[in-house]
Amino acid sequence: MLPRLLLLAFLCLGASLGCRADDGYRLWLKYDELPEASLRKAWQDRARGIVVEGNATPTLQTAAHELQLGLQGLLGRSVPVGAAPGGKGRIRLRVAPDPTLGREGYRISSQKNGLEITGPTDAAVLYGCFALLRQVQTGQRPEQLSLSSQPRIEYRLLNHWDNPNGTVERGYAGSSIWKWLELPDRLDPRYQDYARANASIGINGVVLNNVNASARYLTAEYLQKVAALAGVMRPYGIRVYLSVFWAAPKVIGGLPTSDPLDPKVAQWWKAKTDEIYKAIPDFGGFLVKANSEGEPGPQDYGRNHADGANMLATALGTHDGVVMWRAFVYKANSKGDRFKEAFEEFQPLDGKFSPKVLVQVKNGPIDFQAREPFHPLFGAMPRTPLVLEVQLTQEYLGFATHLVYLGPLIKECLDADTHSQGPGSTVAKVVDGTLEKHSISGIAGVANIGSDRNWTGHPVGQANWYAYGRLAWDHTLSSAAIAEEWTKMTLTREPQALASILPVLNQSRDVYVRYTTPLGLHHIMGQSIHYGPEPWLEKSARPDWTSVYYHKADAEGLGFDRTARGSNALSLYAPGARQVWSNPATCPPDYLLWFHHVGWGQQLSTGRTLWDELTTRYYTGADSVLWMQRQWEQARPALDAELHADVAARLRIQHREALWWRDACVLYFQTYAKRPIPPTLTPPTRPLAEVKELVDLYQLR
Ligand code: GCW
Repeated sequence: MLPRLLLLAFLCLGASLGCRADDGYRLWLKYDELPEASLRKAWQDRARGIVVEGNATPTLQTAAHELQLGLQGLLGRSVPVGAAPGGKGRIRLRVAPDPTLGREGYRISSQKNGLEITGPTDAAVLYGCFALLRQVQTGQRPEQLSLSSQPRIEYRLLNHWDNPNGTVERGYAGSSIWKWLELPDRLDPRYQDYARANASIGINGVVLNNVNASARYLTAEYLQKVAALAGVMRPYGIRVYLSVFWAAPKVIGGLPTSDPLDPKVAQWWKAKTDEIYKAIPDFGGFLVKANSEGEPGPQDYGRNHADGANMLATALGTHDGVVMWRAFVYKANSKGDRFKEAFEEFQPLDGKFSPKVLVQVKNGPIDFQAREPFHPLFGAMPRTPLVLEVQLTQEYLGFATHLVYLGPLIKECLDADTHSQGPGSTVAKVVDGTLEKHSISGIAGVANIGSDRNWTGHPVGQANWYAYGRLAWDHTLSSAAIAEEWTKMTLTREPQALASILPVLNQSRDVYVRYTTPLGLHHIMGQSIHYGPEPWLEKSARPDWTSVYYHKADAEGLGFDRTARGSNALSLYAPGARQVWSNPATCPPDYLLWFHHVGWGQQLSTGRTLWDELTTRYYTGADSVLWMQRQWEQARPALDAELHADVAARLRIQHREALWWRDACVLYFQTYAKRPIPPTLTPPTRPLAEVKELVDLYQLR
């Protein structure tokens, strides 16, 4: 009896001291009471209650409820929601036409009697409510508050690579959050929390299933399940989409073909689409991976991507939906340079797609590497709206073990200048439709979300979900500003701790590049698993799944010659963009080996030879993880103990694995370079053979 009582006493004490362990479930929507009394008071005076004006749609009610939930937590007192116009200190929510705000933009203004949040649609007001909460959470003061913002991109989607059996392709945070066996009868409360988190950063669409799609999602049984999820998402302004399996007419439709130009196939898709819209009137549309990595597609019938996409667009008819057709393709028997293949297949189709089609392009030409040049299709298909696809799940970026904040990676791509219409033709302007004057625009993030209690496995993975949403809304935000926002909302606002944590976030991606793929190396990771180093990989099912295909190390030097003397992939870029990379003497070191085969003894712009620079980067990269550990340690007093320990432990693994990458790559490339490790660095103590064994261990071969 006594031990139980003692435990109870401890628990009560713990609760009263507010030292509840932070399991990360609440993401950036923490809403713990503001510690500063004066700040609390200032907001309390302006937030005595919430008033919903006009027709209280489900989304407006949700907006009011979310605002109430947040404010009550942050201000430590009740904030009632009332329908009637109230007195002093009220926050009024109102849908009001405003041509300057687009469809989803909001305005927050201070009024004599409190605050007002307006927008042309109820979803806009919902975004305004979350924006107001962000102000409070990040410690802003309410006096003279005046804010307005509207999204620059229309379709802001998460893509889930989730399978019907609950697995997640390239997912590192547990299993899928969608419980297909329970749907539609049981709605996991997590669905709503997921919707809330997305709405808080402006995400307005969710592709529920993997692009390597199962036809099952299109069956009547599954559409009921999808409809149930759509019902949870709807009040949060989020529409659901499905990835479709191209051969569905054959597999579930009983037709002998899936040829897009066969009238029966077109009719099948039309009827299926009508059936979907009957169940889900605000269904968003289809995402398609076709004729890629073994998936079926229109080319199986001698048709092209436009034939396939346009047939689906016709099936959508007057329904308010779109087709997002992926350009992630590379030929089954590649003899050339994989870098060029998507371009060669898609660029000639520019102008051939119907107006409801967007072509979805990964940020880089290979595959979500830690650093890639922007995809050459951006700027090269001016008559087609292009969706930018980025990966939040860290397939090639250390899974959920390595701390890598992806804001800088996404931003680097958005800010890249395609020069397609002269200087300043950034990828961001291509994607948001302003450069080429498209009326629709989209962006997609491959989700890093799973059933782990903290959603993303690595606690800092949450920052990648957050940063993606914020950049999808406004690509002009800086990644550092977003990191600061996220940290303040999620971890701490204590200035010293911020000063320790923020440099870690902001530099983490560069650190990762240094100890894995410095100077423009790419695709030298463990086969299939895409984890750990395997630069020696020379045999695989296809040459472009090996490492040697990409690094091309030999006695002379290292790197893939993509100039006119080599694969000439550089010619796919507009002259202005190409020029920066064409000359090895002026090519920024970060991109050097993407485009050039450089001699080991060649002096680089950094003043070192290629070999010395390469080894130095591997060493400084690995050492920087120790710096990350020290910085993290300094922030400890301000952080939740459980969360701090979790990240600290992951940083220890990260350092061990950074050394693994360093030793593997330095020792392996040394067999070609035949040069000593520079005298300032301590040579690895283990032989290459020992390091190679680690890969076998990880891959369970
Ligand atoms: O990066 C590769 C992944 C595949 C993925 C594919 C794609 C969904 O290794 O797992 O399949 O890209 O983007 O289609």
